[in-house]
Amino acid sequence: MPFTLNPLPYAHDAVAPYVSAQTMELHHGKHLKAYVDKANELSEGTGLGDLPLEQAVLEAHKKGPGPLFNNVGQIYNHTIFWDSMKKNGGGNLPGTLEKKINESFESREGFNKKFVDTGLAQFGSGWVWLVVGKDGKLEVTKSPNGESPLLEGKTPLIGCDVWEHAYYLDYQNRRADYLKAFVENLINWDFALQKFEAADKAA
Ligand code: MN3
Repeated sequence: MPFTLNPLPYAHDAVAPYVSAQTMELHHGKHLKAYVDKANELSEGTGLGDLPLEQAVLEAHKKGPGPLFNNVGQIYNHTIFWDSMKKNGGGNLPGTLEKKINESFESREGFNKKFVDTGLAQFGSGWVWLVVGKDGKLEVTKSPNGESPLLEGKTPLIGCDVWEHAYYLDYQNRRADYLKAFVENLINWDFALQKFEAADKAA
């Protein structure tokens, strides 16, 4: 089986109460598992699952829109999403990132507002991202369904799932409250820094 359902990087209740254990169990064990199973079924014999995940996303996208890309894209997006959160997240930014955030969004509050507003502006299912843009500046972007900034040659540092399955049990229709909890209490800035430094080195 080429694509695999990797375990969550923490316990199911690690990010509660902001995202409950029940949401995490269903989200990882049912939703993501379904994407992995479907991607394996649709990519059988193509070798796609043997590629590094980011490359598999780009190759699936070249084959055109449809279920293969959607499912492979969602495996990648959720991998970023789990790593984008941690217990006692939010909090102080590592120095390098604090400087970049202030340069790009004027302040931490400016970033928080932009992230929440962009997540609210994604009509229907999709994602909100903090990315390194092509000019090296940080940007907040959104994408529908299984798409991601990879398709535009941008590196995601943080990704947040705004499909209803990500928050409905805990927040019902209050997507804004979920996004606020994500930026204030969940973001894993150490992960964002790792991704930023890797992107910086590659540039
Ligand atoms: Mn999801």
